[in-house]
Amino acid sequence: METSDSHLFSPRSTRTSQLFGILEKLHLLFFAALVLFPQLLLAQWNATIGAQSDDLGRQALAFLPNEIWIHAGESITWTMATNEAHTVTFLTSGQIRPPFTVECPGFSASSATFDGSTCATSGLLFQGDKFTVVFPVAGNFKLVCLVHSDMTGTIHVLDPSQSLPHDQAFYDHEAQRERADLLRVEGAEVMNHHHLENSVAAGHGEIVATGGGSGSLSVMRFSDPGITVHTGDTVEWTNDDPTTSHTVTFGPEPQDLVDPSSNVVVDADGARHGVLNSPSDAVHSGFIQPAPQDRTGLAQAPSGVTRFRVTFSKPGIYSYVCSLHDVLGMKGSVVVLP
Ligand SMILES: [Cu+2]
Repeated sequence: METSDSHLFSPRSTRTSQLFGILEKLHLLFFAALVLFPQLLLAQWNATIGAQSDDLGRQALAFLPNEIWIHAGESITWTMATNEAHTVTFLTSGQIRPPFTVECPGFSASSATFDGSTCATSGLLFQGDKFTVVFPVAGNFKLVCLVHSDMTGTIHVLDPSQSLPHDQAFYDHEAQRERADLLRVEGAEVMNHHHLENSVAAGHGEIVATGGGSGSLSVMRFSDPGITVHTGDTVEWTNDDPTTSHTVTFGPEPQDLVDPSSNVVVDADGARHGVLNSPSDAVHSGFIQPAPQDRTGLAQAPSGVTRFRVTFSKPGIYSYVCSLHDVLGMKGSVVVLP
């Protein structure tokens, strides 16, 4: 073995100078290529996910900006700006949208490549997280968040021979403009405009569109978080948000947040209804949410369950939370007087 291998190695000095020679040629070739094909200087683009008010109550559920033109071979890095979680997801054309817990399936840790043939997604991203996607081939690709159904965008990947309409400074400015637009949408201050006795808005929201897709402003608050009623009264919570689910949860949060607790009945008008006899009793609304958007060619979805009622049979202070958004401060209490 020793004899047969030894002839493969030239003296060290010869090898080093050969190596330098090759590197020098590659170096020259690289610069020649850059002069002839400037698009080889691949740009790295940046965008933001979400925006929020200082008290976390107003959440812009949006890609900022939500429409970007890049060259094939380039990448975009998204940075998370909110406490509310999001995903960066590219499904394939016609793919059934999976739940975010299943991913698309499978997910990438910090970066992915998407060419339209296989889905690519991040896991749940939280404030400060970054996720990079490389786009090797031209095409127009829809960007979605698996957590929020009206949070979409479009990435136009052009052949390097085409010129790009905008630079990074434009997108930074556009992100700021869209952020300001969303956070300015009237929220908590209009949540009581249809104020009925013993009624509380459980969230309020509006969907805002651009040419690239849509986003929403969701107010993660109860409109009257310290309502006072009398023994025997019934309080009604209504979710006014067109896209975001909420819950009204008294007592410990159950394992299953989607379905109501077993002590909840359904009223004749479809609203869910519970009775509490003591501030230590538990009742959970399940998701109260609007119906999803209907689409031609798909089975019609039933109306949403947007209301939850609780009748209070004993005086006391009853605390509750939205079990989806309590970390953002979505909490309230009902003061029941004799
Ligand atoms: Cu909520």
